[in-house]
Amino acid sequence: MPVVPAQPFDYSFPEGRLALVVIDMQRDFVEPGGFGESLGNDVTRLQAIVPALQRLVTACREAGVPVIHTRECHRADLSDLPPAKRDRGDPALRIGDPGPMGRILVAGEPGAEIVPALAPLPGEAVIDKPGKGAFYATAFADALEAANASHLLMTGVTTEVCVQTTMREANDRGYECLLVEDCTESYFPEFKAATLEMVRAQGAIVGWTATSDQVIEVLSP
Ligand code: TIU
Repeated sequence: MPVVPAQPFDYSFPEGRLALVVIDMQRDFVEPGGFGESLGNDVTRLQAIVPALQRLVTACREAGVPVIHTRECHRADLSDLPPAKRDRGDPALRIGDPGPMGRILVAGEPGAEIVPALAPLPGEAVIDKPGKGAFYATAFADALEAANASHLLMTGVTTEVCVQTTMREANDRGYECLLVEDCTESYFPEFKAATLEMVRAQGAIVGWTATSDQVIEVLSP
């Protein structure tokens, strides 16, 4: 079995059972004018992981590791957007409002698309999700089953919101998850650092962490 030198200890996975999960690498989170910036965040932090994630995605494709993408977005009629989500806080633009990249976090709008550098290939699963976690009200579980996955590489944004929520949900469902340190980012560096520490604490209570170099090293083409 391939072994990644990870924290808090080595991470191994059976050949053919690994999948790469890329969470919400959408223009709305990564580019100016979208949802992330409307919440008052500096989106340049998130842009910085695109090259490393692009390298990992390419390595996975070359190694035959299935790539599964998610997008946080809502139906045009917002029927899947509870008031508890729409009305939270005091953002400059609310979900569904028109912005420079179309309606904020609405499926089919330019802002909801995945950034071009990480565009899904034909045949790769793309899961639209109304929540922060990828399992709620989606076919994500079916996509993991179709990929025959038991072990998941977790990447994307933001570390402590959609990535961590999905990683915890996957852990509870029996998946062995590794969070790729330089392929995830938060608007808050201290939240990213805390998330990395908390998932691997207590003997990998939620999972492992490692760098993309450490992962790519063991992926055989
Ligand atoms: N994808 C995701 O993490 N959604 C968020 O709303 N994240 C924030 O950090 N706001």
